Amino acid sequence: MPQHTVIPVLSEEVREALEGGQPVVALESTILAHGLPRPRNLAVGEELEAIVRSEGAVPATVAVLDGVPWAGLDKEQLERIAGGEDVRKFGHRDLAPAVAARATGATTVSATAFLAARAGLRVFATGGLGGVHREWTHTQDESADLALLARTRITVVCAGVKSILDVPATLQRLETLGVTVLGYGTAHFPGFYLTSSGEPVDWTVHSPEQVARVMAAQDALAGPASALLVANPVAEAEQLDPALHDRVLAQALEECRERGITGQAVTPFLLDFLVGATGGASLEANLAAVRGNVRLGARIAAAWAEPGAGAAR
Ligand code: PSU
Ligand code: MN
Repeated sequence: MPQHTVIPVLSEEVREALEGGQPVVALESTILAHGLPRPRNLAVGEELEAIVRSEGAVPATVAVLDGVPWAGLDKEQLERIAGGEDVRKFGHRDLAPAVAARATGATTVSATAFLAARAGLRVFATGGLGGVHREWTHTQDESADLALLARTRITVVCAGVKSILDVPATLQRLETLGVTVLGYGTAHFPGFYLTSSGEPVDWTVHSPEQVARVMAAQDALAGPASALLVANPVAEAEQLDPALHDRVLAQALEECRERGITGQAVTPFLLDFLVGATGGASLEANLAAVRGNVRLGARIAAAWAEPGAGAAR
């Protein structure tokens, strides 16, 4: 017999903020544990939380520690996620066995969005979403992020989907799944390391208040729960050189194929290969994108926390 419902345990700070109607931003931990090189990842985790605070919101980094899902980590918990060799990568389908086995792991976009929504959080900021991989016809590799976001009411600020993916196919899947995509200050879908993927978006917004109005309209329409993607491009001055990007990405995909890397290991491998092959430039572009998303996420959370948020004005 189940004894209690496992929902994420909230840090005191996150609990108080939610109770008081203060803005809270969920942050994922896979980018820290598996998407960034150590030891820089810990500094980045701390920096992202500081950005959220500087905008007057509370950060809720999500991870699973000894089988307990958390929203809001203390310093020691964040250090464990950033430092441990034995920190696994959990998508939402991994949560039940992880809880049962008291395992420790970082949460991907799918697991973070799921847990954050369960905890009552509405805004989540990350780097680039997972999506349809370029080898999809052979591997059927499509990130679980997409299907989970198609049934979870949460606003996700991202720099598009990772450019290692098949971006047009991913956009098509998002359309099929009924996930709303807003370009933030752009009519083009961002390209993660690149300001633009070259693909158009149907809707453009220009302020956090406008995003909050779309969120309020989602609730008013009361349709099937689905996410709202706010696609926020990295500044042109901070993007990876597009020619370098295309050249090294081709090498990365080739290497991945030759080594027979599959499943959850594909994304971390490609990201890490790009860091090496660009002499660290892809890392800087990735970080610039994430910082911008986290800042915007905090501003959207603040607009959403305003009394009467989403009212036309
Ligand atoms: N964005 C980044 N770096 C990352 C990720 C996103 O800038 O490491 C992670 C996210 O956690 C995302 C995951 O959910 O990559 C996708 O992995 P997969 O393709 O195996 O679903
Ligand atoms: Mn995958």
